[in-house]
Amino acid sequence: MVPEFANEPLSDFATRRDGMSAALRQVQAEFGRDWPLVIGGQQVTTGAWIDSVDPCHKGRRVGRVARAGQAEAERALQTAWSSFADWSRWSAAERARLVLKAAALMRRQKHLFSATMVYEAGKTWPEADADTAEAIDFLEFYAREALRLNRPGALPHLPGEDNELVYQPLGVGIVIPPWNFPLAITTGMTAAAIVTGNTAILKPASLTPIIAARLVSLLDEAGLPAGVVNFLPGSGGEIGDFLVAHPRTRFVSFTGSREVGTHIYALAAQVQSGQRWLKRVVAEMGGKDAIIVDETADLEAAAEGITTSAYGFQGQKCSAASRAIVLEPVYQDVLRQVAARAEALRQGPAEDPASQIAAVIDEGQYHKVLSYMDVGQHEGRLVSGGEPDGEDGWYIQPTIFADLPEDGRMAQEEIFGPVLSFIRARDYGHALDIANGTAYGLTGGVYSRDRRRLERARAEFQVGNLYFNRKITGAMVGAQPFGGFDMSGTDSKAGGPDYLQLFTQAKVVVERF
Ligand code: TAP
Repeated sequence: MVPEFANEPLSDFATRRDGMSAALRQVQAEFGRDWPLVIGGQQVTTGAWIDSVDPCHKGRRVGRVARAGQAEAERALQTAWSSFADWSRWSAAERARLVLKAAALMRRQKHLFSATMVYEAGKTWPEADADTAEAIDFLEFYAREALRLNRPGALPHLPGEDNELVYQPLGVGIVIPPWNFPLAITTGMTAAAIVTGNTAILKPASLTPIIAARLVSLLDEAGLPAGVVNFLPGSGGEIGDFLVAHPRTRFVSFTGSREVGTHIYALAAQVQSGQRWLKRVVAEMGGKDAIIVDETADLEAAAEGITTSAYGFQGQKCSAASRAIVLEPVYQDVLRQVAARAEALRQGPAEDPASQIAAVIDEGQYHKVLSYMDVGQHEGRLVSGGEPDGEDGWYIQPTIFADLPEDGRMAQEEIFGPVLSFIRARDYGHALDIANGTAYGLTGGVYSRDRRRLERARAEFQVGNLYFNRKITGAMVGAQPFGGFDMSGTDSKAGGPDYLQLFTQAKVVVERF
C-alpha cells in the first residue's frame, strides 16, 4: 500500500547548512570528472566531449560528458527498442515500485543533486533545493499515477460482456529537457515515459548534462534494467533532429524554447518512409508571463510577488514574471516598490548561501539579455539595473524598464533573464487585453481585492496557470499541474492527473460471455 502523495519539504538553510556545505565540497572534489554516454547499460565514449561550465566562474569546468553523434543515436534507438520488449511487460506495480525506490535514493542524496545544480546551472541554494524537491515529487507522483491508470474497473458494466480498458505504452521516446530545471524537468519527463512502460533516449540540455548523468546513474542504482533509459548528450541540432525525424521514434517529449519546439513539432509531423505511426509530440515551450495589479490590491504584497517572480533564478524560469501590467492610479507606487526590492537583491556566486540571485547560464544568454538593454532604452525608460555585474561570471543586474508600449519587443519577446517590463493600463479591461496580447499563454497573475475582477480574470485571462494574489512561479506537483496555452505549448499539465496518458495508447478489449 503506497501512502498518499505529499510534496517533498524544502530545506531550511537558515537553521541547517552543514549537509549542503558538505555536498558542495563533494561536488567540488569531482570537478573535472568525465561522464560517458550510457547505451544499453554500457558506458560509451566517443572521443568528443561537451564541457559543463560554472556560470558564476567562467573559468571553472564542472566536468565533461561524452558527446554522441548519429552513430550512437542510431545504436541507442535500436537498443531502446530491444529493451522495450521486456520493460513494457513489467506490471504497473513493478515499475512504480522501482520509481519509488529512485525517489527514496534521491531523497537520501538530495543535497548532492542540489549542489551539482549550484555549480552547473548557477542556482542559488534555495532554488537548487526546490528543483531537487520537485524532482522527488515527480517520481513519487508519477509512480502513484501509474498505479491509478492501471486500476481495473474504469468502464461501466454491460450484461453478458466483459469490457476492459488498458493503457499500453507507446514504444521508444526521445526525452529532450531544457537547462533551466535540469533535474526536476528531466526527472519528470523521464519518469513519466518509463513508468508507463516506454523506453527512452534522454538527450540532456548541453549546458547542464552532469546533473542528468547523475540522474541516470541513480536510476541504475534503483535497479532500472539496461536500455530502458539511454543517456545521450549531444548537439540538439545534430542528434536531436536525427532522432526526432527517425522513423522508429514513437514519441518526443520536449520542454524548451518556442523556436526549437515548433521546429520539432513540424519535423515529427512528417511521416518518414517505413514509419508505422503518427509520432506523439508533447512540447512545452516559452512564456511572456504577466502580473496585473489594480488599485484595490495590497501593493506591498504585489511588489513582493512581482520581484520574486521576476528575479528568482535570474528570471530564467518559463513561469517568470516578465511583464508588470499596472493600473494607472497605482503605477508609480508599484514601480517604486518593485525597484527598491530589485535593487536590494544580493547578487553573487550561487555557492554563497547569502546570494539571492546569481549569474545567467552562459555567454550566449548573457549577450542575448544584454542586447535587450538597448531595446528597452529605445522603447521605454530604464528604472534600475541595466548593466553587467562582475567579471568572473555571467552576471547581469536585476533590471526594470518602465513606460513600455504593449506591442513593442520588450512586451512581446521572451528575454529569459533578470529583466522586467512595466506597462501602464488605463483600466482593468485594458490590463487583461495587454496580458492576453502575446502569442504565449503560460502563467499569469492578478493582484486585486475586487472579487468581480478576479472572477473576470478566471474566465478571460488566457494562460495555463493563473494565480491570484501570490507569485506566479513555483507550481507544486500534484496540486498545481503545469503547462501553457498557445505558443507556450501543448498544455500537457505536468504533475497532474492527465499527464501520464500522453505516454500511452488506450486499448479496449470486449469479451462476450
Ligand atoms: P532550447 O534551446 O529550446 O533547448 C531545449 C532542449 O532542446 C535542449 O536539450 C536542446 O539541446 C534541445 N534542442 C535544441 N535544438 C534541437 C533540435 N533541433 N532538435 C532536438 N532537440 C533540440 O531551450 P532552453 O534554452 O534549454 O530552455 C529555455 C526555454 O525553455 C525557455 O523558452 C523556457 O521558457 C522554456 N521552458 C519551458 C517550460 C515549460 S513547462 N513550458 C519549462 C522550462 C523551460 P542543446 O542544449 O544541445 O541545444
